[in-house]
Amino acid sequence: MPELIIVTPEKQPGVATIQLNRPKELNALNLQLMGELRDALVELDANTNVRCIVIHGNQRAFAAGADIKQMADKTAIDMLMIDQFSTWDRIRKTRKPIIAAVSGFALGGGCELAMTCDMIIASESAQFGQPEIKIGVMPGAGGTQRLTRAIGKAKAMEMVLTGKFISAVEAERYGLVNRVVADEIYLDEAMKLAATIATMSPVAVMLAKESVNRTYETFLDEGLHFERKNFYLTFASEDQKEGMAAFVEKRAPVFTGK
Ligand code: DAK
Repeated sequence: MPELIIVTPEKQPGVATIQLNRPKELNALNLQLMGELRDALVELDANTNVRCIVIHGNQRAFAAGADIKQMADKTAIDMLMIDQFSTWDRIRKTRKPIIAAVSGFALGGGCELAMTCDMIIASESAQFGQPEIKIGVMPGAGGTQRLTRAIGKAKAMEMVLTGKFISAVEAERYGLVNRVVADEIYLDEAMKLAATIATMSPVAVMLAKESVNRTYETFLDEGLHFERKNFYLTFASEDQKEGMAAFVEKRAPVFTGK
């Protein structure tokens, strides 16, 4: 049984939900949670009663990123050997459509997870960001690639290089999310969208999803490969140690460029 997510295979006819459930840690994506998420998606993908999947967190956070406390003392080689990318790759290969219902923080790996989904419904209080730069690293789960494709180079570059967050309204204006709705109804809105998709031919839906993704998949693979090498490289720096230690110790980091 998963401990850090709540899976409801038939929340509505044809629609399954997965709730990320580490509320005290703002749903920080540790290895266990990501493993459980991967396993749940593999199972739901094989479950013929499920036609569409909704992933959500809670009002305060979709997910505030990968678990910095778990990563803080890792070396580049540790990261390489843990090979979290195989988990993310398996999630990316889910054939059924996935909707991210986002409220509160969707930061770093949380923003990347939302972008790995096929559509995003945001609540008014949702905030999106790639703040990895502030802790001495860079996005590692597709952020530099997917964000740039979604909102264009200028906006993506600013977010990735400064770590600034954007609001739900900005995210909608830039084309990152499908729509923004009131906090009270964002999950219902995602469920409604999922219910509509669930009435369609599952075969046509699967093939259509694959086809839309194909528009950039070849370039995406190359881009992800490039991003991953550079992401690992940040773990060879003293700045990564300093940046993550500073977060854990609740102080400002001092970066030295080493
Ligand atoms: N990791 C671990 N703990 C976190 C966390 C995180 N990302 N975000 C929040 N928390 C914890 C806080 O430490 C705090 O725990 P306690 O101190 O109470 O024990 C608790 O959640 C509540 O957070 P705050 O007290 O900080 O709450 P505030 O409202 O004051 O601030 C905040 C909320 C979201 C602005 C702040 O918590 C924050 O800045 N969090 C970090 C955001 C961030 O930097 N995210 C990017 C992390 S790096 C990879 C895949 C993905 C990634 C990497 C590799 N591979 C496949 C290899 C992704 C990397 C990242 O996401």
